[in-house]
Amino acid sequence: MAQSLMKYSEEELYTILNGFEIPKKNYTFQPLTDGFINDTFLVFDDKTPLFILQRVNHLVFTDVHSLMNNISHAFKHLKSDDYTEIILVNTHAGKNYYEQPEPKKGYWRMMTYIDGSTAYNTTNDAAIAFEAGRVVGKFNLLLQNANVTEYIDTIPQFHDVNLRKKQFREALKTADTAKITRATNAIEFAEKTLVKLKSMQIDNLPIRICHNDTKLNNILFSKKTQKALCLIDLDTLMKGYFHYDFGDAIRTIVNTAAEDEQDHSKITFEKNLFEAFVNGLAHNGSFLSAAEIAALPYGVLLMPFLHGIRALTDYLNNNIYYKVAYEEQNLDRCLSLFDFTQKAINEVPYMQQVTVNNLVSKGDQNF
Ligand code: GN1
Ligand code: MG
Repeated sequence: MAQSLMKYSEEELYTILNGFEIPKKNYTFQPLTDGFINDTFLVFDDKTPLFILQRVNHLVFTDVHSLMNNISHAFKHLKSDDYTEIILVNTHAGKNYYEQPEPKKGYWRMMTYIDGSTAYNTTNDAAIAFEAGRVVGKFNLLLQNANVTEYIDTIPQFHDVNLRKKQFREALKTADTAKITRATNAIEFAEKTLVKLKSMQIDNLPIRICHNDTKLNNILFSKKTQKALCLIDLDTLMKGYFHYDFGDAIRTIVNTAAEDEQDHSKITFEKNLFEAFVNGLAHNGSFLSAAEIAALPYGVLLMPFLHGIRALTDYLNNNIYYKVAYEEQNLDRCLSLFDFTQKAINEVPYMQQVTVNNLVSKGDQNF
């Protein structure tokens, strides 16, 4: 927390805030430190949180203009009685982000804060898993008619396993030998699983506009009713496949341990949470094709594996991408994500059965 506050003075944050079209008041700031990429502040009017003010990391998202346009295109679709709307606040110049001038170049955006909402890093509650499935389905349902050509791939090949393989192999060439030794098991698992995933790949899936980062803590829930309200952190909203959104949510829900849990006995694949998520998804899942449903178990292996190999690559590259709290954190995240990947591999037949039984309409089950 203190780290973020030190990076930006109150005065600096005020100057940025003044760039946006909001009433002049004595706002206060509170840093939110959960993300690995952006710098985020909650803006209060007295005791009431009103806005999220966020600096988009332009070293990761090099095309902030397109990123913001992707989000504002999507917001036009994300309107429904059972989906809470988030509104972007414009700058005085009518833009959806504020450009902080040199020398501290930065790109800032502001949006409404949903009061009475909360997010969870993990859950043991099947009702939360159900709600998560329902809202991830709703998000994709509302975006099913989005014009994919309007959206820019702000991180091209974000979930492309071949790109991640290439980056991993490049990192191996230059990495410190002590690090390679410490990561031996992870490196072996990566090589083995790359082969496995290749053999499972499913072609001819429809390209959709997806969230691409649907981990549980990117879902807002009502504190009062426990209903899922909406998805947040739409930075990675761009073209993708539905199994990306499915797999990323599942990896953070059916595993009740933290993403960098070092005690692997705590890493779980909770079947009741998997079934609850799938049941929630079934409420809004009519848009899914049989091929997309068949790809869901693959998505549950792919997503934790991709995050794991990216964390491993970053570890070998001396932590240049993710913010880390300690030197070995990327390796711990990788080992934990790989452990979950293996647990998910063991459950493929089970996942096939549950997804087909609950998502494929009875007349279509002979695909
Ligand atoms: C990064 O910063 P955050 O938490 O929004 C990453 C996601 C990962 C996540 C945690 C652009 O997101 O893909 O799920 O860390 N975002 C990007 O593993 O790389
Ligand atoms: Mg994110």
